[in-house]
Amino acid sequence: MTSHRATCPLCEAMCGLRVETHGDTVTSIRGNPDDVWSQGHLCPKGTSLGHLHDDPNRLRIPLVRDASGGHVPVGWDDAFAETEKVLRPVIDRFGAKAFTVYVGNPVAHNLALESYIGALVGFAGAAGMPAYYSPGTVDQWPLNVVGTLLFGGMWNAPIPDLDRTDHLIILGANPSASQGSMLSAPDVMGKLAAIRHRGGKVVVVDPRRTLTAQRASEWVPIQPGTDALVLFAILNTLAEIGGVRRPTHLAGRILGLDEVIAMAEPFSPERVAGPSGIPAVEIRRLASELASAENPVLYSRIGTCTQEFGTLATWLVFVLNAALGAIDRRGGAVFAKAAVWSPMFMKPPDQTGEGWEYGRYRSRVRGAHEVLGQFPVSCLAEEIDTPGDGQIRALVTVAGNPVISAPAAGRLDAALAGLDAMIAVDNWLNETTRHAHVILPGLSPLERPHFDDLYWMYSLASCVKWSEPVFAPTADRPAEWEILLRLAGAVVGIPVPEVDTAGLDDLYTSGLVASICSTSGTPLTGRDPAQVIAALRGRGPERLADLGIRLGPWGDDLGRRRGGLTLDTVRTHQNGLRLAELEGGRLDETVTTPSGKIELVHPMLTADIPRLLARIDRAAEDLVLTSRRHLRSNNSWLHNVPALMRGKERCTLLVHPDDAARLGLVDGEMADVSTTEGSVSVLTEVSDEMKPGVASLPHGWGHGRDGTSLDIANSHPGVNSNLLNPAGLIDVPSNTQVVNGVPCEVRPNTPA
Ligand SMILES: Nc1nc2c(c(=O)[nH]1)N[C@H]1C(S)=C(S)[C@@H](COP(=O)(O)OP(=O)(O)OC[C@H]3O[C@@H](n4cnc5c(=O)[nH]c(N)nc54)[C@H](O)[C@@H]3O)O[C@H]1N2
Ligand SMILES: Nc1nc2c(c(=O)[nH]1)N[C@H]1C(S)=C(S)[C@@H](COP(=O)(O)OP(=O)(O)OC[C@H]3O[C@@H](n4cnc5c(=O)[nH]c(N)nc54)[C@H](O)[C@@H]3O)O[C@H]1N2
Ligand code: SF4
Ligand SMILES: [Mo]
Repeated sequence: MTSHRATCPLCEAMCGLRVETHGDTVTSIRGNPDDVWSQGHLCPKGTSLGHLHDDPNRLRIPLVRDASGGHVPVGWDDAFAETEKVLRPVIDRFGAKAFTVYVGNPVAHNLALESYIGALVGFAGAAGMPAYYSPGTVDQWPLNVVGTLLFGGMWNAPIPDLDRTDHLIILGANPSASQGSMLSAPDVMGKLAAIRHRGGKVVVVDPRRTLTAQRASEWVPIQPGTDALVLFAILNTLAEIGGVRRPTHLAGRILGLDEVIAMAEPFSPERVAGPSGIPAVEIRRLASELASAENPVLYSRIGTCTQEFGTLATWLVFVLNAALGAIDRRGGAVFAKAAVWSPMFMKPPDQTGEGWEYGRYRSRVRGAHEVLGQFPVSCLAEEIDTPGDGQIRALVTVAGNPVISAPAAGRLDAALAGLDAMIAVDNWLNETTRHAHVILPGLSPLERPHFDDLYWMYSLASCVKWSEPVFAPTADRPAEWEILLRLAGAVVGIPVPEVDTAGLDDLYTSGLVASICSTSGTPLTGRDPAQVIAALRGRGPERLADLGIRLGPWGDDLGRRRGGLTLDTVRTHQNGLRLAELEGGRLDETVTTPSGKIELVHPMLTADIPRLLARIDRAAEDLVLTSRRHLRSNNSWLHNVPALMRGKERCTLLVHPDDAARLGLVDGEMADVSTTEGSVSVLTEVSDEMKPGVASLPHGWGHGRDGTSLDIANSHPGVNSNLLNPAGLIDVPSNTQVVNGVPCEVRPNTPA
């Protein structure tokens, strides 16, 4: 028996684990009580990592598509040769403009992929790839936009100080399922309970009475997509009742507050009550409670992002935090201090202006504007299936399952089947990868080291952790970063089997370091790249982790700060290092806007207000669809773990009893759901946890497809909710897909 410390790579909670093994089997996984960050907390997904590791369907060797369209296992040399064979003709004939990459969510939780996705996307971009795609535009893109405009960085935004607030309003987040997002906390539900125990209040604004809402002091049901209206009305009321605070710590540090207050004028509680479904008197009460709380703060997440007014809603959360004087103050919305510096925190080199530039180029088919270098992910299908110059003919997916996770999924599914070359860097033969000519699998979470950087930007304490692999990886398997380097090499003309990954790693790393040195406002600005490289240890992701730690606030600054941290020192702390608690007073060092102040007003934001105003008088929809998550699912890819699939059917359409009665729907029977995009038949679950007029369907389902190899998931297929989400439905400023508040029709499924 051996005991290992590990970190769960599945979500933003970053829980520390104790993994007991016997030989090459996991005998138990528990929370690590000594982990400086999570102190023993974990959820059922973490305990099941051993099952994930043992999953017989998890790919351990590459697959290639054979003549019949099925997949057969091959050795690595053959897989690389086949990759070259399918990719090369496209690149030679059409160049990198016919090539793109889809970067999936697990990339952010996987050190090798996270550190080297930049090599693939960067080399391909330099070679002429027009854009890459990611689920960012079905996720946090509004937060990224608001981060750049208000605070100066894509990944720069204050988080609610859960340990000290006495009045928290949560909009569009369900941490009981997600465990916190763009807000990392150990045991987030425990933190919410503690707010109530110390006499504070937690209000959840959500069309569904989630478990988070049930555990809160109060649930405020809202019509999907109307958060911005309500938030404006709260601001309007605060101004009216003298609830706007102008504390000295923010004096001269926030620009535009009075302007936004003036913009709130048309949004009185009485006017927004109808569309939002929240009575004016309730909106006024929400405002006056915020005004009288000692430490009020608002937090919002995906339900306020992936909706019609995602950018405005996300913006107004920060505007309200500013109006309450809560920003940069204990108990309010504070800037976390990430212990690790990441190149993601710097402005990308193609952002040349002083402020951030938007709409610099447009997509070929739809003419969509780029936002932070991406088009709406729903553009991918049309860019593949529309002939013409620039048509995408070769795709690499990296840890992504867009056939399930991306909107207008039916068209994308069909489009992928028509690609000249598709390579999937993925661990399963699933709904997306079944289209790939070659699947190149990575290591299991227990076979690789784990190290987080990005999420510490949103965490309740400053920690750093390095976790060694639990099992040594099988010899002769390339690490995922080496796979990405081979693909990067291919795009710039080096045959895949011939890529010298060590040499290309040096080239990539020195290029990255040079760009950090030549960009203003980074920890390396003006330094000599050669000296920096010489100071770093190791190679591959470890070298980049060493860089991040040493450039972080507690790092040794590459030898200049004696006694500072390096990867080597972090490694000696098996339970992690806890370096600081969340504090206010960090605004001046964090905010990197052109003025150095929080800039609340920007034309990108205000230009969208007329669209919001027009929403007020729009006729009400009969029924709209929303999304949800479950604690035991993780987007589309944990449904093959038996331990996580026990219990009742999860892929159900939740509808309120009034709607069920009106539409003739019966609990436990099938219903047909249709939108302008498509239709599905799904099991109905009648529950008063829904606001009347709103239905909820989880995403991540729709297994059981031919050509996949997912024994467990395929026996609980569920339906793909993204067959219902129309491509054109986006939050305009940020390009974000609307998956909440989609007009739909539901009728009983009566077999013909
Ligand atoms: N167990 C588990 N954990 C996960 C994931 C998972 O799939 N499973 N996914 C991870 C990922 S990738 C992400 S991005 C995060 C997301 O983390 P969260 O943002 O917490 O996501 P959800 O649990 O989907 O909660 C969104 C809530 O928004 C509500 N909502 C829908 N429309 C509206 C609206 O218009 N207004 C308001 N106010 N609310 C609305 C929904 O009813 C739902 O309760 O979770 C991460 N963690
Ligand atoms: N309707 C609707 N759609 C949504 C959402 C929603 O709320 N509603 N949420 C959106 C959000 S927030 C997100 S983040 C996306 C997720 O969208 P995606 O990132 O496209 O999808 P995932 O389901 O996370 O798929 C992850 C893929 O990574 C593979 N994988 C898992 N571990 C590894 C690994 O270690 N290495 C490699 N190489 N591959 C691995 C899995 O097999 C799977 O194919 O979905 C989005 N789609
Ligand atoms: S909450 Fe669960 S899935 Fe998230 S890191 Fe912790 S154990 Fe893993
Ligand atoms: Mo996400």
